[in-house]
Amino acid sequence: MTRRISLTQYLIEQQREHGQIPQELRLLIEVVARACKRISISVTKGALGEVLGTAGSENVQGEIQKKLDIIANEVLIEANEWGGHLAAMASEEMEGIHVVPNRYPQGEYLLMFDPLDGSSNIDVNVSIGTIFSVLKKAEGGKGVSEDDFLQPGTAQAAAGYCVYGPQTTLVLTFGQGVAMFTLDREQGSFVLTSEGVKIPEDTKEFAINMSNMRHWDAPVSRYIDEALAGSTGPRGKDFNMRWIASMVADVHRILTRGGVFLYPWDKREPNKAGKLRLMYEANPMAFLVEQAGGAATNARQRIMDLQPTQLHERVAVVLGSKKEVERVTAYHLEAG
Ligand code: AHM
Ligand code: MG
Repeated sequence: MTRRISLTQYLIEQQREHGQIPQELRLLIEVVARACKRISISVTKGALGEVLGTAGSENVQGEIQKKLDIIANEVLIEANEWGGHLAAMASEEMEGIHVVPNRYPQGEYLLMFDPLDGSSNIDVNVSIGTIFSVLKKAEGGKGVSEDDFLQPGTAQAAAGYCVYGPQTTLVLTFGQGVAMFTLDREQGSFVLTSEGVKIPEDTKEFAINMSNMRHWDAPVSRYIDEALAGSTGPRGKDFNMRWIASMVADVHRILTRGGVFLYPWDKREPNKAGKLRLMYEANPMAFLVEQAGGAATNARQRIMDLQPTQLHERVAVVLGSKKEVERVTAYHLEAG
């Protein structure tokens, strides 16, 4: 059984034993966790907290913002800007970066987040989550700009998500494996409930939005057709399908019992990108999945190797059980 220690104790132990987590980074993660706790409370209140429904505004990607998208964004900014460990933040819900105001000390870290992922599930009481990624600002240079954020996923100092489902679970990596913490609502603290998380190499479960089938690229159709052919088809086994439409919840299932998740590029998009955002959705999830022994590609290349050119850049995503991700990727490379 996993030792039932608090997130604080876990972080301090990691800092002492592995020297992997500098003090500033530890404090930053504690603050992110505290913000997630507050978001969890708002999510749980639902209609009683008057937090459901739309806010009547659009974000930079032209998507209608839900009240909870905005609340979660504000909670994360307010919680993080005064601590002295950050230089700036970037979010799915803000067009530009949020530089830490100069009334506060400036730190060296950069925090990116999707404050509430799976927005279409907010009002229907289905799991949603917060995704975050931490980078370090390059040394030297005055001030901080959007360019400081444009680092590949391999440069992430930490990444994680918090899923607001039947339980609120925080999942973290610093590049030394993946740990999960369940929120103990009575104590008000995150408690370690799983360490050394591993995704099985093989799986019989895939996740994709099948309603987009007519728009798919041939290698995606090939992969799904073969899976659907079941035990008498080329894969020789029956597959199950799940699609929660909250990446956080789909990735959480994959970290828990394996599976493969695809949000591929499809023919509606001229520039070969997918729907999901590279910097604060794909990269942090890719980091977690790789740290759990899985793989993550854009159907051709490792996601974490991609050099971002824009803060809100989109990317195709294939992640999860290693052998399945390799298969999907190979089908794309074979097709040229
Ligand atoms: P969001 O950040 O606006 O919530 O969009 C991202 C979500 C992912 O969580 C999920 O995998 C995907 O969009 C679902 O998309 P679709 O509605 O096309 O199935
Ligand atoms: Mg999102």
